[in-house]
Amino acid sequence: NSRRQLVAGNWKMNGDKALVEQMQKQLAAASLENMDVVICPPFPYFGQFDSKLKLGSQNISEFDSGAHTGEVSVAMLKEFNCQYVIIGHSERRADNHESNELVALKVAQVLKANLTPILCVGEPESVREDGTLFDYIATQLDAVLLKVGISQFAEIVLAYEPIWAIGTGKTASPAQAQEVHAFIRGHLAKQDDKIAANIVILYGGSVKGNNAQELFSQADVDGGLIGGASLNPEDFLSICQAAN
Ligand code: G2H
Repeated sequence: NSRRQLVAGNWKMNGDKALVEQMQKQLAAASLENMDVVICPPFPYFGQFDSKLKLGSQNISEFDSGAHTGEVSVAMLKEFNCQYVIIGHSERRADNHESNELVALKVAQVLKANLTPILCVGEPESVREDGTLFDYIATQLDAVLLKVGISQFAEIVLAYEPIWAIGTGKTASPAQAQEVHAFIRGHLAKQDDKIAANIVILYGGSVKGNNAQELFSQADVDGGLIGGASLNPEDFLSICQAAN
């Protein structure tokens, strides 16, 4: 497809200063000019990256500033060359009880700062089994649509991450991924054809060097959100090359 592909590495609560160095070296030596690469490290490492790499945050406060112990604001991230913010990752929805409404507030906060939200949606296995998959995904999208409106989706990147495929080694088949990506695009197209056609939709969930090519070649898959494999510079590079 003609959309510019994007691969984002979500380090989660992993990595160290040495990995920052290794990753920068590996990516600096690569020529990936036809795509965007984003690294989403834990907060303490933001200042360790040189300005050549695009950085993303794994979370953000929905507030501007003030008495919110332990939180980090969009303004702070902007001082450290952060351009993307992952919002609504299933681990935060589960571990930190982030509701669809809070996710929508955070997306609005990121948009207000002119950063790009990477909005994650995805179902648990039970939802897929009981046949309510599309309703579940639509509800996650609708909470954000209601808050920010369809026009703002021109500034959003989406990520489809089936929860049963995250860190489990169980990847969605390319056909399963494509089916949901096409549903998401169709759901947005009900409100705006052009925005739906242009929005970048990443796949996430056990993407590795050996399955990336097939996943990324699906018509509505525009790259990946990579967890485990983004911690190994060689593996991550080979995934990026599959999208380039
Ligand atoms: C899904 C993904 C990155 P992993 O969470 O966000 O992680 O590739 O380890 O399944």
